[in-house]
Amino acid sequence: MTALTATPSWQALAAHHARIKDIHLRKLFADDPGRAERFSIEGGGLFLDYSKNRITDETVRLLLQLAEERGVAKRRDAMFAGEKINTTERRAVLHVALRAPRGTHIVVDGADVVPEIHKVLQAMVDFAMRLRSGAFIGHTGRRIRNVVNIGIGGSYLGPEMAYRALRPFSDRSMTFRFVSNVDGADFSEATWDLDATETLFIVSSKTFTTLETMTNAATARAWLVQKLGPDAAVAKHFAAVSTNIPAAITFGIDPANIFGFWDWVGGRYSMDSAIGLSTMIAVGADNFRDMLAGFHAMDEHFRTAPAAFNLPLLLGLLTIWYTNFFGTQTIGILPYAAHLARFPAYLQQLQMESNGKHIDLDGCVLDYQSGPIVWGEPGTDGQHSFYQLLHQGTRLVPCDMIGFCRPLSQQVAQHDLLMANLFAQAEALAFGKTADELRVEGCSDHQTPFRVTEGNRPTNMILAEALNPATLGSLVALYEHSVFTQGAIWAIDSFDQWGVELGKVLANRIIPELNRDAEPVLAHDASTNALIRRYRKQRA
Ligand code: G6Q
Repeated sequence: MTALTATPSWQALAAHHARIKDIHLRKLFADDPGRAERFSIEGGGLFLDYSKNRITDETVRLLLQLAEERGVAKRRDAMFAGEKINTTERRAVLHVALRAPRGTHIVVDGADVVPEIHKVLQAMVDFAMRLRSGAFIGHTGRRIRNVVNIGIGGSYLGPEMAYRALRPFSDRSMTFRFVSNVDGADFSEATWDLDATETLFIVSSKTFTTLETMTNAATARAWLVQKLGPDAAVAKHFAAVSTNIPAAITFGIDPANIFGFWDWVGGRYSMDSAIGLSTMIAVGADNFRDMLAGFHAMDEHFRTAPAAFNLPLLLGLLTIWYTNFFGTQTIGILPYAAHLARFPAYLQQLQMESNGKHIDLDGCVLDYQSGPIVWGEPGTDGQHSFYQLLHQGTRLVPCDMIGFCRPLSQQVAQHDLLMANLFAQAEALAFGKTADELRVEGCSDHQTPFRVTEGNRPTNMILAEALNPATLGSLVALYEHSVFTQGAIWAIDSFDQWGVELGKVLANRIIPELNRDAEPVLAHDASTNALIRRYRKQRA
């Protein structure tokens, strides 16, 4: 493949950027009354208005040409066909199969994976129904009312985000908690008020070897045995989700409560696999199926919609536009929905672990920027903290703003306030306020420079009718495929995560140095040695 920066469209985009980079959104809108309509599209139950971006028709044309020249559609089709596009791990990338309807055929290594997926899904449904109905009872004969998911990274962020997002759809008589951090405080806080006789732990770990998860699972077992007595209680109070079923059995989990998945599901792409077991118990099988249908609707949109009307493709290309041509470093994710409080954190992993790479698929060092830093908080809270920098800071920060037309709460009037703020912020970011406008309003000469809001700050506006299981699935798939698009343009492997390995290896070396009674011989750098000594001294 030709190096990215040498492709004709890349060169054309660079020249085009030089020509339009200073044009204000005020002018773009004033000169073009059809802009909002032309730069708005719908798909998979979502609406995207991308007109408040610093783009023209020519920008979109060139970005689409770039996607064409970089073979994004071909790579997408290879993913959907089960080809091993995760080349560094030699794996297929088939989260899209997790939501493929029964009867679809997707073949990996000669076997159709779809029937197996539906078999696990059915086992999850049976288990979730027994729990929700009270048919599944604990060691002392009491029904399970508390579910604690133990997992980290991709085995945690999705389940917690989905639970929070879909709480209004959940069984409110049950309690759901999430333990991820190896800091024992996480486990203690999650369980301090729980009755062990009514508690089920779900150990969610693709590998069943992750330090944090295995440590917390052992803590949970000790907590349970201390409260309920015999080891036999473990079988009644634990379930597991893993690709490593023998390890889960060795832990003492009843094989009937173990749910499998496959190596072609990446951790950060797994919330719709059995990793979503806690989600299904919370919201029930029908809602979980609706969520899968939402994912699938966006998959189909991404797979079949023409490029110019393809939401994930355009969203991904706009990230390329800002990252590589405007040189922006971050993207703000601003959901105007309290239920989406953990959505920015979820996207942070999805984006940054997938596209935080500096080596291309041929093993060469990139000569362009790849994945941006992703961060965010729900509106309107963010407006009272970091939006100041978005409006008047020296950096350009493109933001995705997300809203829902119908409220999830009974406070309908408050929803108008929420949405008014959402629209107002996008308007203020785009158009700002000039010195002349301020003077007309009577602003003093002294204050005017401080109060000028430059505008020309780009946003994407993503709207859905309501936040529900289907739109949540669609929203997650939108970003999965946007991340895919970016990775395809940058020619990186968006599905490995080698960068997290070194820290794990070094921690394993340090653990015995902290544990040992006798002063260890330390052979790290001077700083690390001193920190270890200080810790050992102060801990004692
Ligand atoms: C995700 C990553 C990572 C992973 C966790 C947990 O894509 O691979 O976040 O999910 O390290 O791994 P296990 O599920 O194997 O415990």
